[in-house]
Amino acid sequence: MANPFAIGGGAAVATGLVVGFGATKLMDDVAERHPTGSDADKPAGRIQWGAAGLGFASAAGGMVALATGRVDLGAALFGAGAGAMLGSFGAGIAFGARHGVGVDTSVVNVLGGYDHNRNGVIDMDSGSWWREPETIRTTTTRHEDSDGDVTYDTDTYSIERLATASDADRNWKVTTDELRTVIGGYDADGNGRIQKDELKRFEREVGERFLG
Ligand SMILES: [Ca+2]
Ligand SMILES: [Ca+2]
Repeated sequence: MANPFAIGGGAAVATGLVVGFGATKLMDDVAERHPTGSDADKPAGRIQWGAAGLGFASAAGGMVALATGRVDLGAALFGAGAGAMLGSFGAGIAFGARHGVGVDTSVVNVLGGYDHNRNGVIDMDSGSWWREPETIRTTTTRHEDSDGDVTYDTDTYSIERLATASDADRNWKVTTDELRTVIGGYDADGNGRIQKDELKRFEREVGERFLG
């Protein structure tokens, strides 16, 4: 009998490479069809998340097979799923490195991550001391160890630099127009996308910061 770890590992590498390169190729084609503005970002994102979803489904199928004693099949499916998820993640990074992000997409992403009360504005002053301002976002991951003890891990991110730079009229509210003005200012060649050196400068000067 073959070693299930070898089967799983082999499947992970093979699928990771196929999915990673395949998704990258599809996403590059999308970028080629929409070289300017934000039109490429949504379809490229769908390709990436579609590949990740297939990977997740395969890994879940692998867990079921493992739980029912079909070790080789389970290892292969689980490995393939993990590989596909890693491959899709890599494809997303490659897309960002090669094609950057659209100015409008970036505005949408900032609001999606930080406009917690969904009023279309980043409220830098929450109006109350017990509530965090909308320049902060947190993600919480749940961990369960083998004893069943559950711990939570909270990561905090801040977009304060971009918000401060964008709030032109200093009313502690950042509108989409204010965001677009500042983010668009990093689009040096005016093609509607923040790419390569533009993106590096953007990240360095006003990009989201990980606070811990
Ligand atoms: Ca808001
Ligand atoms: Ca540009």
